[in-house]
Amino acid sequence: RSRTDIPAPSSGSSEPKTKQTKALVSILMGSYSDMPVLDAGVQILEKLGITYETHITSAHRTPEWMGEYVASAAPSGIKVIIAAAGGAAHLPGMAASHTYIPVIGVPVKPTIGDGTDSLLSICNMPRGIPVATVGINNSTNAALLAARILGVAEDEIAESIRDYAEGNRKEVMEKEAKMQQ
Ligand code: RP5
Repeated sequence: RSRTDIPAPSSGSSEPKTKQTKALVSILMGSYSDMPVLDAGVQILEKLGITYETHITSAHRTPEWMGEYVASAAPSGIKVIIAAAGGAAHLPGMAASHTYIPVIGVPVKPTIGDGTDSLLSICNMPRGIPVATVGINNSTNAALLAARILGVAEDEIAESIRDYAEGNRKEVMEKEAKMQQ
């Protein structure tokens, strides 16, 4: 699945917020069974108008394809990789060993166990090959972290992140106001 052609959300007008059409973020998963966990992150990227593509690149079942794809990601314009995997969750770490762009790992809760195995597999990387690791099943934060990385150099993305945070702030304050009524 590729979503490089998604329209950016408008900010009250019909003008897209960004003219970017090539994918900036690549979302990788060890198995299609990880996709439901990644949907929340996909929604964040769409909300922020960040272009992305999604791929199944198993570190175990398709190691050659995984390495080949990840090595080609940066030359094709990808700036950040989000990689999700569960159980013996080697994908984020193996992906990070095939590229120099930032890799954010999303530990997926397997059908057996609470996901701690995935979390530790992803965050306990050997020195020299970093993987930024978010909480178990937390693809929302993976997408927001990817956005923050991109936002350092892209003012429009930084602005979208501020709008998103302001929306969250308003939502909480509205709930607080209701609670105090
Ligand atoms: C990992 O094994 C995947 O990331 C997935 O979370 C887990 C189970 O995969 P399936 O057996 O559901 O394909 O590689």
